[in-house]
Amino acid sequence: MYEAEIQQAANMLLRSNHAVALTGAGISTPSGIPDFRSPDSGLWEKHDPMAVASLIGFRHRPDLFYQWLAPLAKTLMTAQPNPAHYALAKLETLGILKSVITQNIDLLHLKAGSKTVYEVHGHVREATCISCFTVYQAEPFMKEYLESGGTKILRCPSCGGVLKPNVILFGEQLPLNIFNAAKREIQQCDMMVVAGSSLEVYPVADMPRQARAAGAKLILINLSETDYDRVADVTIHGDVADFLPRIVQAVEAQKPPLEVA
Ligand code: CNA
Repeated sequence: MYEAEIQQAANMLLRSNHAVALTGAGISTPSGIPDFRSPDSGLWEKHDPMAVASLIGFRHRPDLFYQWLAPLAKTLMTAQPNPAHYALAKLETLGILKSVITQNIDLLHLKAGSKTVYEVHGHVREATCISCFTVYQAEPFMKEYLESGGTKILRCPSCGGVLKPNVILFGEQLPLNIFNAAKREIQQCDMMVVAGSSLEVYPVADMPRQARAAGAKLILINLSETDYDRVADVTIHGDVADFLPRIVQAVEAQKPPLEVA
């Protein structure tokens, strides 16, 4: 299925000069990390997102946030990249993909070997004290937190303030320097590959429109429908861990090998 679309996507990538990928939670579901909006993902079943994962909610009830986060944090600690992450890393090695703009906080693109990654919704590498603003590596705090089953709030060793993971919550501003760098990529790009995003969360959801306005072609791979399906040059409804490697294989089959100096 989708053989013609795979070939067309590969041809478009080979003709492009500046391709970028825009990824969402769907690229990490094959790594075992649930997304937000797929039915039965479980992340929102027992919780109101605006209550637990918003900046206001966090400031009022960090205990609820840390309880909600515990099962997800456990999965994030052990998750490994899947063939979709590796396919994008390969496309960068081939000199075709210039960068990955990701909404994911899970670090899996970097673990897969992608070099230029814009984490526009933050990441779980670090946490910041909301009282004294000291930034800490998150990892050393995780063992005790996970052992508590999410009942323990992470606190600043220096001032005792609450630590907030460096992930962007609802109602929080995106990291401006990263977001602006991603926007510069979009203004330059002539090809955007969107993989595993519902394209419902703004401002990122506007990026494919901005890329098209800058003259870029659009390849869309997602399990469910999105508002961009009809305007994309290639739309594939399927698993990114299946289709991205197949597109990259088709690229490699046509691309002459890089010259070794
Ligand atoms: P989303 O709104 O949950 O949408 C995910 C989309 O991916 C859905 O449309 C699914 O149909 C689709 N999908 C799921 N699995 C696959 C698959 N294997 N192949 C192809 N498509 C698939 O997630 P978005 O990223 O669009 O929304 C942005 C939110 C989700 C951001 O704030 C993220 O930080 C947040 N999030 C991130 C992670 C993570 O870091 N892995 C996990 C959960 C949520």
